[in-house]
Amino acid sequence: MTNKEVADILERVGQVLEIRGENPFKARAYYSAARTIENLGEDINRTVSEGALSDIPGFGEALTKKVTELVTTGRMGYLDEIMEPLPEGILTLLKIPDVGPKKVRVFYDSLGIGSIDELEEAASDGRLAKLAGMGEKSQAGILDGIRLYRRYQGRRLLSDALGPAEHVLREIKKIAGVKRASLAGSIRRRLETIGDIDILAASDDAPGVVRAFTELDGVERVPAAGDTKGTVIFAPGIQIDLRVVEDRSYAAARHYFTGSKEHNIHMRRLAVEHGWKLNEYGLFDGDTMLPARDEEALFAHFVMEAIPPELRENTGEIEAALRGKLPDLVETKNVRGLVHIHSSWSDGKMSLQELGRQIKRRGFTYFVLSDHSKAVTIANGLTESRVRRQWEEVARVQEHLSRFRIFRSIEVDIMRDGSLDYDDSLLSQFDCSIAAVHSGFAMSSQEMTARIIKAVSNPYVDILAHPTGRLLLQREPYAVDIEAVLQACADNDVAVEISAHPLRLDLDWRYVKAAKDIGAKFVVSLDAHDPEDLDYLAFGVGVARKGWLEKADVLNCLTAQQFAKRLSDRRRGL
Ligand code: DGT
Ligand code: CA
Ligand code: CA
Repeated sequence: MTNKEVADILERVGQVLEIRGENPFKARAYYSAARTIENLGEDINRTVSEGALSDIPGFGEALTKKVTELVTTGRMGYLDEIMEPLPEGILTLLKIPDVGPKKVRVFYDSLGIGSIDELEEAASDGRLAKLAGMGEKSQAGILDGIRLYRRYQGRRLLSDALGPAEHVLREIKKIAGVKRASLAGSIRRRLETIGDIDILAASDDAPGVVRAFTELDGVERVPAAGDTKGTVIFAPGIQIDLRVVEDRSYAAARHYFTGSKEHNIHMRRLAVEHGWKLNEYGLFDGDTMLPARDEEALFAHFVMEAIPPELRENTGEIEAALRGKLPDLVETKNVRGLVHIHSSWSDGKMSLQELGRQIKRRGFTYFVLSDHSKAVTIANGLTESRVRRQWEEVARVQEHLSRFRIFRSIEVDIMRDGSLDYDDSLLSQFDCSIAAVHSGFAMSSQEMTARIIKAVSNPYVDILAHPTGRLLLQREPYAVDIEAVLQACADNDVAVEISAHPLRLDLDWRYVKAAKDIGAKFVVSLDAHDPEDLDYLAFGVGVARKGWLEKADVLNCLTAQQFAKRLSDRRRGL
């Protein structure tokens, strides 16, 4: 088991204890153990086998025993025991946004609710609103949440699927007789959410490879296994489809199973125009297979550029490839500085010094510090006097960082009326400011559009953060005329954020290309709060690539000097 899997189960124990209404200290001990294991920095299997678990602070005899059992057997008897009296589906209630263990406890104790269907019934007939701590508004919120859950059910974040996918791919490559293998489907196209994981392998012994695949460690169930394909449910609950083909079909199969379906249909039509046939077995002229060792060779038959997987959404990539006009897509290694970084001055976990060290160590040459402004009180937003104290610290930390620059920025809150949380005289003293909506989401599209356009028209706003406010699989974008907002960004030379945070990936790639076409510039930013957020950059670059962006479209591909010049030129032009 991975540390994350062990941590998830400890977290679940804590939740079950809370749902059962047991001593809150007990639940807290499990939550804290979960965090400890997740951040251990060492493989938990090793800690257990070396008998070093009990050396970890907070790990008494009982906890050590339970975690050892879990790591060595994959099960924890104690969890089964405490779940025993509860309805089986009760934990699925936690998947509804804003429903935590305490609410589940109230729902269960007062109304006997143990499943999403029962929760929906109680919310629909008004019983939920009458419970303590609830009301009409929270009841309606729960119905919305259920609707969202149903819509996205089964899909998961790219960031949650990529680790297991790459792990299983590595294992498949080790199976005897596998000549080559790769990811395919939406995960290879870097779609923001993934239905299932598709993997393709080439082998002369397809049945043997499928069998070995279904027997891999971590496979929970095998819904289907045949001679050339198999489907497994891999821990924790992700479906993986494997398809095994002969090596001569590999290129065509890789193309076919990468999709998207719409892209495939268009390519097949192109083949027909040439008098050929294209399917998952190959490209055929009559009965003759046109040889293609890899996808590049396959595209070459059509006299077109090889299309990167991220672009295969049938949004014009085939036409562009035929004209030799595909973009030279931005790459993660092109990014020179990290943007939208929170520190412990607001709700980030890292000090300025640690940020400098961590970011420099990753090979970047600058970062754009952007804590919250004062209106965001729950995130400890900075008052004007704290801003000034922060600048003093920036200067001190900066002194000890050679060939590395910290830009003084702020994530300034956009108020309901579109004004900003600081006045212009303060904003003008930052190197850069990033405007964002954090509250008052429930307004009409007209009001929200006017609000954001007013904000980006302020000359001291340089970047618009997470332009639609969505949280993938959790919260819909707010109602807004995004085209009008993007036009205003382009008109005012305000860069549009592509948040690399796996839960946001906002701006959505579907709007990125159009925004570029009207002249918008972008930053691929992190919205980092934790050390681990510093490693999410590739997810944002994936969105930029899906949006056809090149290095020149992404401002934080500039060097620190160029980035500084661009900011000061812009302000000088005011
Ligand atoms: P997902 O799993 O919902 O995130 O999306 P995909 O794109 O991975 O879809 P999936 O797993 O159903 O199928 C994998 C690929 O197989 C898909 O991207 C294209 C190809 N494919 C599936 N069904 C069809 C089809 O009916 N026609 C064509 N041309 N290709 C298909
Ligand atoms: Ca798929
Ligand atoms: Ca599939």
